[in-house]
Amino acid sequence: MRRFIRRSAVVVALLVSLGTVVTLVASPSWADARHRHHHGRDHVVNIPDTDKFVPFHLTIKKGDTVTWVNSDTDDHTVVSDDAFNDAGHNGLNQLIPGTVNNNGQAGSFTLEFDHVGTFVYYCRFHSKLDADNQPIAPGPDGGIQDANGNFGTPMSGVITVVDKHHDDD
Ligand SMILES: [Cu+2]
Repeated sequence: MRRFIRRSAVVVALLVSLGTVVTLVASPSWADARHRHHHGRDHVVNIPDTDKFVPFHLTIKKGDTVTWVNSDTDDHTVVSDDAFNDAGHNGLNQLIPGTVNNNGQAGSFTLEFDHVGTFVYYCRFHSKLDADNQPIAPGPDGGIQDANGNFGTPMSGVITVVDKHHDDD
């Protein structure tokens, strides 16, 4: 009885480990297939340890997703500039925590774009719009000026969403 149990346990362990190997081998292609058929591509906009979005501009296809990853220690925001934004997600005001406020991990935020157009956005902590909806640097009026007199660059970005053609994949 004891020997039987031990042998069964070995067989079960073997089956489990075989199953794990099969799952590990099988899941990438399954995930790729699922990804291809139900979603577009994923793109990343990184926020490094400076107040900027990298890359500043992205061209993506309708149905693609964009994930902002805040690798900075400070919090940042993704705010849509509705005056120029015709790609959807109007009225967006999303905080993305930095590592200090996110247990040492980079904060992230993902949007899927289902409309062709231009998504203009900025971080409300590190840029502001003037009366004509133009982003202005945080200069004399905004108050950020370093010891060298540099007023910095408004923290903003642009995503262009283009139509997906039938032969694209
Ligand atoms: Cu910011």
